Amino acid sequence: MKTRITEMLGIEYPVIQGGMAWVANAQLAANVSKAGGIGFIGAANAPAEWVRDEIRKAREITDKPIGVNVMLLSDYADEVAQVVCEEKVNAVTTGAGNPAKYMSKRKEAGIKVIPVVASVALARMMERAGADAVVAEGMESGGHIGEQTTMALLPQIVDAVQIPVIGAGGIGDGRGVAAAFMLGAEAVQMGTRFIVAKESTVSQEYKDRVIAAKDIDSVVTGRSTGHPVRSLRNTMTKEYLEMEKNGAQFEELERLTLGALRKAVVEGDVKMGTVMAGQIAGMIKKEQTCEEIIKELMQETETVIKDRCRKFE
Ligand code: TUI
Repeated sequence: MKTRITEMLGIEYPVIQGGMAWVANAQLAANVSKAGGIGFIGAANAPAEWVRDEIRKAREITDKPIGVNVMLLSDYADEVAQVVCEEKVNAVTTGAGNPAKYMSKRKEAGIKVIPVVASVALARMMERAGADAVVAEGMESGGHIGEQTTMALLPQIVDAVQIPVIGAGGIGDGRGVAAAFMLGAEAVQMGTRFIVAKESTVSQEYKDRVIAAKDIDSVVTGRSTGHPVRSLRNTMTKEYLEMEKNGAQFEELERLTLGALRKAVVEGDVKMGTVMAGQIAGMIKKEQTCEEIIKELMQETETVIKDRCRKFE
């Protein structure tokens, strides 16, 4: 499958692994790239030197293209932006903000810049600022989210910009990939499906929670703080939502979630930790290697496109 995205990034399949905080390390990203997609190391709130080390580790695993996701709310965003230029990664995605101020430096370093956006306005602004593509991410995603669904957001962004658009949020199998293509996407970004990859180093408890999840098991916390986050329902989200309902202050809410993602990913505390995952968690049934995930995904995509199209002949 050839699209402007596969050509631009020099990859075999139009599949991008989301740069998930604490989850998307060198091991996961490199194995996605090795399997023909492109993996992104999630810089999240990590110091720049951690990011540099992970980029170098990934390069030892594969010589295929590799990316970094810069989380713009991070205290280290400036330093991380510097490191990705020095290490000359192939592509950078950004999340949770407006990356305009980093654009020119990355382009000079020959890095493809792909902001993750949750609105048409930001997509347009990013195109004007020189972005190579955008990820249109709907609120079905795990982690920090916008307000629009992928179904509504993706075609509106496709209509609004000329640069290629990558669909994200709620895509977990070949039917989702086919649907995103029908809406005008030229690649997809998936996060949740890769959490349970065999090469993913998250705690077994985290993987088991994703595999056990049903359709209605994710909730959104933090709407009152302006930073809504989707994660799987547990003791922490119950307490958090209760506190939000009672008008708790930002600092009080912060105390409940500070370090909570690490707690779930690293320590396996899926009761008080934040188990970020998207709405498609309910469709994930087993652990597979990155290669198995991508091969199966592409096979399903081809089958459903051919099957469904035949029905209209
Ligand atoms: O960034 C993500 N997903 C994330 S970041 C993250 S770490 C975090 N944890 C707690 C609170 C905040 C962050 C976990 N998951 N996805 C990309 C994304 N970006 N989704 C939505 C947006 C977004 C939202 C508003 C991008 C820009 C924006 O407006 C920016 C502006 O200034 O207009």
